[in-house]
Amino acid sequence: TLQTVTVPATPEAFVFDPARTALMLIDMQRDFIEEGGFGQSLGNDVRLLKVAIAPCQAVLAAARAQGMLVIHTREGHRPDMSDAFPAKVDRGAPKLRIGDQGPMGRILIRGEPGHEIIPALSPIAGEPIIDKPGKGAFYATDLELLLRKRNIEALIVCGVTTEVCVHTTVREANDRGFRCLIPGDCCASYHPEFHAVSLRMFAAQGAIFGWVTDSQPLVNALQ
Ligand code: TIU
Repeated sequence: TLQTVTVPATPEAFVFDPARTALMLIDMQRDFIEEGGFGQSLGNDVRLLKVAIAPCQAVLAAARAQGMLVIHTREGHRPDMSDAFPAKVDRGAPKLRIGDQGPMGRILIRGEPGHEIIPALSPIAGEPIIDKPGKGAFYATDLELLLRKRNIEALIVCGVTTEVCVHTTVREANDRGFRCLIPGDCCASYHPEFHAVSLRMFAAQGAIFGWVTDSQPLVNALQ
């Protein structure tokens, strides 16, 4: 097990202790990444998100090999939708709304096939899954409790979409004192321009709320 890992990153190298760092995989769910889910119901091309799968697999394997804490998140709601505000459900004019019946079950509802994490990144025993009703993984969840209990001080944040749930989670984490490293190719968006500028936003102003790298330098550093 490595004591200290140094990863080339923007705006400067990111140094972390794997024992005090968690890998977070944000919302790598069928509802966002596969045809017939929430993402497509919003009018998006889900192929744009599939590019993040292989880089996430590589980083996940390296993190598991180091015995790092791995946390998976899922965005979704209770079947009775008592945790879904109209402000979220009524947003826009999608073909299918949250809670409606789609090809992969009810959209963004816990327990439905579409809510599951894609098989390529399935959690294994001992890896916590955080079910979150919002975009950020800290809001209305016990994520912060799990991280503090393990004495975690840094996060490596992967997942979809870059400018929505990844950004919200990194901003929440930064304000709680966690340093965040984002491997850019492990994230993706339905809007490539939003993805690109989101990565720039993390690292601007001297890493105002994050450091940005890619999967390969991170995997190399974890060997
Ligand atoms: N619509 C969109 O880009 N994202 C979300 O609604 N959720 C996540 O980013 N996970």
